[in-house]
Amino acid sequence: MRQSHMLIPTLKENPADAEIKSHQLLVRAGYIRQIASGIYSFLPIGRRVLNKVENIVREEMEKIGAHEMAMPALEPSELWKETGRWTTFGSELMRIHDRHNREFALGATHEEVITSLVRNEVKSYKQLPLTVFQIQNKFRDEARPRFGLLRGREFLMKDAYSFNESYESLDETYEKMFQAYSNIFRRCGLNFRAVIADSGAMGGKDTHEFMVLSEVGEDVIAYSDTSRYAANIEMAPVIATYEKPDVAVKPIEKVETPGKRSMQEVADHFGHELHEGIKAILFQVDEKFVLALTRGDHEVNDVKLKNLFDAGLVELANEEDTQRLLGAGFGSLGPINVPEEVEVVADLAVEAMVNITCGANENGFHYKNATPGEDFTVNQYADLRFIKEGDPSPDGQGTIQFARGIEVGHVFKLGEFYSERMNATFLNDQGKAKTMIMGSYGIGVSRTLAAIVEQYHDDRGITWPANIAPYQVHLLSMNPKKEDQKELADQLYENLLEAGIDVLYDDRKERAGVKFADSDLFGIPVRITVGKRASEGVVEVKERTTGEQVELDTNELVEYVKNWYKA
Ligand code: 9G3
Repeated sequence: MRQSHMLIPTLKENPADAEIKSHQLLVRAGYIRQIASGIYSFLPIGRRVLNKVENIVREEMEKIGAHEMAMPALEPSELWKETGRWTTFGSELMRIHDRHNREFALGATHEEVITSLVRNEVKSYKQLPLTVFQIQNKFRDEARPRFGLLRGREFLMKDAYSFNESYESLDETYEKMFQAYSNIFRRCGLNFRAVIADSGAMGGKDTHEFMVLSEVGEDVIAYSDTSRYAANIEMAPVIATYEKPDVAVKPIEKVETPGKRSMQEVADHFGHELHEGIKAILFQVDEKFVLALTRGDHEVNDVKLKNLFDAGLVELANEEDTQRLLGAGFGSLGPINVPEEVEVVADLAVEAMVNITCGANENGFHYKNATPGEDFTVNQYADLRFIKEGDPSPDGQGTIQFARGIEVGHVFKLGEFYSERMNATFLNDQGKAKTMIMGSYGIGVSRTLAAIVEQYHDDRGITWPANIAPYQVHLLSMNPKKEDQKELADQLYENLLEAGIDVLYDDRKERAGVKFADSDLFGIPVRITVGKRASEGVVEVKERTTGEQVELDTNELVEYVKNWYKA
């Protein structure tokens, strides 16, 4: 393609609203342009890289027997009312009315649409398992769109849905999807982890998020430094064990601690470390109250507390309930003199503590030398704390590190959440009507593209992995006014095209400096420059990522480029 005919508007400066590298570079290099907050156009070279990512996704989906289709972006509200999601999703779901004043959702996701199609067309177990996918723009009215393509309001998603006759069959489909996702993100050159995630609002059970490790990621993941283990911070179990210190149990003592409230203030007052104190936090768990104890240097994980009680609601008790139930305010709470109605649970680390400090449930007083089992009762011990860096990895291999991650994929076992509400049934091999078992599998395609730029750039621009770049070669003629240079560059352009190489030809009447700067921004892996030595039939070839360059005879060029891409 000749640049003189193309729309690739580059910018010298970062746009004011672009805070992260992928947003800055995709705009500066002429890949995208914003039309409104969180809503972007993909310009021609942007569309080409999006196609590269889409095609990797498409190939891996088809390899596991998922078939591509296209669903409408206009979703009748009736379908969302069948599953109750018309109301559960608030202003994030974009809604419109047609000329008859009927309500529609702009497609945010398509569980209802695909289930309404399948329930009409699939009747027998012989038609299962069935997996379909689409690659289509989704609409979600994010409260705070930001970071360019990382959190947009209209974005490209691959969403796949599976329909299975049993949970075993769903497990098989889920495993195939899991492998396909690993292939996709590996082929995109991404450093990613499959993260054990909480099923959240999707009502399924197993679920994994595929996270690209990046400083600009919104999520924090706990991952092993030697294995592939990774989990959402709130999901990661703690397998650390604790040694009870071999010391004599001292008699408990009530001490006045005026104005000492935080764990650190109390520890300093008694002259001990944080981990020699107990942190007591009162929670409301559904209708009851629970006092959760952790070691002073640990944090209560409210998701683990919620799962322990299989509760719908877990939140901090307010000051009033705290005062009423324990007779003191935050900062003076403890497990001694706790009313029957308050259940005391403690993290496993507390069980091994001896002679520790805790609140006296009296403002301005603490106990020292309190020992669980001696001076207070714990109703149950459980893994209740957030995992920390340095903890052993739950898979027993290596140590936990924290990293920020960009969620680029999410696979869910949905079970019967949608098929039951929408009556999607099939006749099994006994002729009995059974509810279909579903899975749903998403990839943020435009978000993945941005994540690639986050991992592949330098201070001059993007450095695309070879199979993602918009073109294979960037051909520059340094001075098109010089006849010999222009002729040679035109000739090379034809030769490369004939050899089936994707070439972007910068034939513009621009200064060399402008051409080099734009070329560095675009990030095309191989650059060929026709310059001073054109008359000798010699050109310069430079690799964008490494900066390595060679001078080549033009008749070696096609061979060189072919080999470079084969390597
Ligand atoms: C909505 C809105 C936002 C949403 C959803 C629905 C997230 C919603 C979860 C999913 C689950 C899977 C199929 C592809 C893979 C992910 N944000 N989710 O359902 F109406 Cl406004 O989208 N869907």
